[in-house]
Amino acid sequence: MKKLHIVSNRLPFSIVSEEDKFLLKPSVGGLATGMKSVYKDFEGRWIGWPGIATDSYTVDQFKEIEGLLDKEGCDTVPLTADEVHTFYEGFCNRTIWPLFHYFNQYVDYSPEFWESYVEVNQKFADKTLEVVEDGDFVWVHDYQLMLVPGMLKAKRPDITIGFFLHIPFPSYEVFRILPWRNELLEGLLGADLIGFHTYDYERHFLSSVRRLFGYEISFNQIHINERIILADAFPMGIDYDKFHDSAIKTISRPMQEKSTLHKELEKYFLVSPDRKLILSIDRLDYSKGIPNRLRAFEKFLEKFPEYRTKVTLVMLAVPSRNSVPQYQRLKREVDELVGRINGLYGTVNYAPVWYFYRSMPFENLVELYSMSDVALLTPVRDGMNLVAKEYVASRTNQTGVMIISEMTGVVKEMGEAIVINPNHESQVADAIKQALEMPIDEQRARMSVIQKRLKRYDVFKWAEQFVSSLKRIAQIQTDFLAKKITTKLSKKLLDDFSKAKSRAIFLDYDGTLTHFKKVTREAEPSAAPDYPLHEILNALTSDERNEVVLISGRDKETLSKWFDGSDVSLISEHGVWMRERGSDWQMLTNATNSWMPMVRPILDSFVVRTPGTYLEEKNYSLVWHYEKAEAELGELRAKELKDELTTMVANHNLEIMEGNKVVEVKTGGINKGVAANRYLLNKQFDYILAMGDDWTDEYLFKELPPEAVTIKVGIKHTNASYKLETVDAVRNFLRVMSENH
Ligand code: ADQ
Repeated sequence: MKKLHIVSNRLPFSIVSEEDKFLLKPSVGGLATGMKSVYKDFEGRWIGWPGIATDSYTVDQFKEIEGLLDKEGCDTVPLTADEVHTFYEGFCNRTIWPLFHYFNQYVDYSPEFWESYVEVNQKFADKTLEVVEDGDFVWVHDYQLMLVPGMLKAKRPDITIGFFLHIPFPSYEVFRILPWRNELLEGLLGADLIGFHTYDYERHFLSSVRRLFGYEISFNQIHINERIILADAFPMGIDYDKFHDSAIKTISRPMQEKSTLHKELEKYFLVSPDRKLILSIDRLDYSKGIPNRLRAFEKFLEKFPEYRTKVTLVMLAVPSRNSVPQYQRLKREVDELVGRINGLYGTVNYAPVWYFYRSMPFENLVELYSMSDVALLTPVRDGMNLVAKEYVASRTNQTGVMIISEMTGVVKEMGEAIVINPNHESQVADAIKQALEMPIDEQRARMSVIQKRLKRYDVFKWAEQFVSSLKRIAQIQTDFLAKKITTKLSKKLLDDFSKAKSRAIFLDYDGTLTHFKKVTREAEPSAAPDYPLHEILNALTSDERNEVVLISGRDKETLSKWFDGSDVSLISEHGVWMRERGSDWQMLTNATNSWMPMVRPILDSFVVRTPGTYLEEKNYSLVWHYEKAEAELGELRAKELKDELTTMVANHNLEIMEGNKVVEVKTGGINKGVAANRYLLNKQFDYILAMGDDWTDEYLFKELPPEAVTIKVGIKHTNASYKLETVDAVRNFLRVMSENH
């Protein structure tokens, strides 16, 4: 069975030294929980850094630590203190973290940080390469390791690689600021599946790929040469039952077994039963919006004096990244704000803010969750925010109100919460009042819906879905490779061809025989055949057993001009006209163009509204070209155009065809399949070959007799029997056909 390995910056254990030996302390974080189920089930290894710098230990000590981790299925990537500084504290937390959370002013562009990021990513990749076997799966995690997928793919194209980003992927306008944006994207595109918490992050990522590299993207698939890469949203869940079950235990625990914290909290309520607790928990990070939360709480106390002495904000902040200057400044700012509020509104037996600057054991977290009336989470940016989910899971009696920032990933799964803009202090102050006054029935109605959703899609489901998408993309690649014409298959096809005495060869033109040319001027939308192509076609037609038919969407004037004097037959405008070798053009169908005056103004208006696009007028069709338009706008307008044309199409027997960056309107009932069969009528061939790249060619593949050899150019899903990746491969194939047979 294939294995699945996990690669993440941190291993799921921390190292504790006790007396003269080392111990491993398992992490309790969301990632560790979700992944444990995965890597054990798939017998994989977990590759990562154990959280300690190698230089602080002797060689023997480090070996001992590696040995302990090895027994737990972990492979260690050793990092020196210097690397921790430049890679983790440097590029990860002073460059990527602020940029991806839209704190552009905090971004440090030091090239030495970048160099270290490349080197350390290579270390992770190298360690992984030591572990993987043929056809294994690898799941790489987060922003610290964005280059690893590319490094792995370069050495081992046979493995299937997934990548999950736990933080937001920013809008292209922000991402482009980074000098190393191309390298990061290339690294990510080494993965076969790229996962994000939300569709918005996925959209931003695809937009950057499109704008920086111009790769073809259909829905959420990116097509790069022979590869298909899938991008998708997988909102990460929590271990719902663990929080829920612990909360039940916490509440039912007898007095003597209760923790000190629990007793403290109960004392708070003893003073007056209508007292309320508001809770916030986060790492002390500028993305979490802690100062604006405090200011909003201050505003709440100022605006609604009746709540003074009745409401306390319990604010838990885990120390984080203390060595980075912005975090030190944030710490000071928070200390000052807490001091100010407590000074202003505190009394002898009332503190408006209880501020804990430390980590807390799991049991205490659950106590806080289950005893707080309101959770107030106000990040200015947050990839997901698992605390919000943990609060919901711990509300066993389904009371409690969630106030959540619209800048978090989790908000997409919490439509029933009170959603706020964290920068709008008075809105947050009003939201606090609304939450405190919300009737119990309404609280239960809202909470129960969110609970159901989170229970269903917990961290195990999340991991399972990611892994099943990873398997699916591996299958898509395999299907593609199964249709791909290998050297062996190519030999067989050529053998059959050489045995045949009469052959019909249908060839699409643009994208099949010649590359799509980026059009530079509207007046020159052409990609005329070059000399090597003429040579290939001449070689084929000079063999009297061959009939070569060029079957194209282009108009008959262009084709006549380009193939003047050539012995190929021509079918133009997807099958409106045909010119058999040595004859004149004849119309294959009763096409009409009386509809054009009606449709042309619509297309014209799209040309005017969409810079870079133009209208091509053929005898029986109108084509709107948007290959030079800004990619996303072009696609958006193409959808709009199809929508606008729908009624007209039905009433006038028209058809809309979508080619490669074109929308074409033409008389219905005409397609390349019908035309090819008209050509074949009353003729006898013992070998039929058809090649084409876009979906207008699918008609050809579908409607030709089943024994025909049909070849799709490119990697998309197709009705054709085989696939060749590129125009060059097509030309080579035809050249060999003409030379040797
Ligand atoms: P974080 O920024 O760390 O994670 P979050 O999702 O809220 O943010 O997870 C924090 C975790 O730490 C929670 O499980 C919480 O219980 C725990 N925690 C917080 N305070 C604690 C305390 N005082 N004591 C003990 N434990 C505490 C990053 C991204 C997020 C994304 C996650 C997961 O920034 O947006 O949701 O990864 O992908």
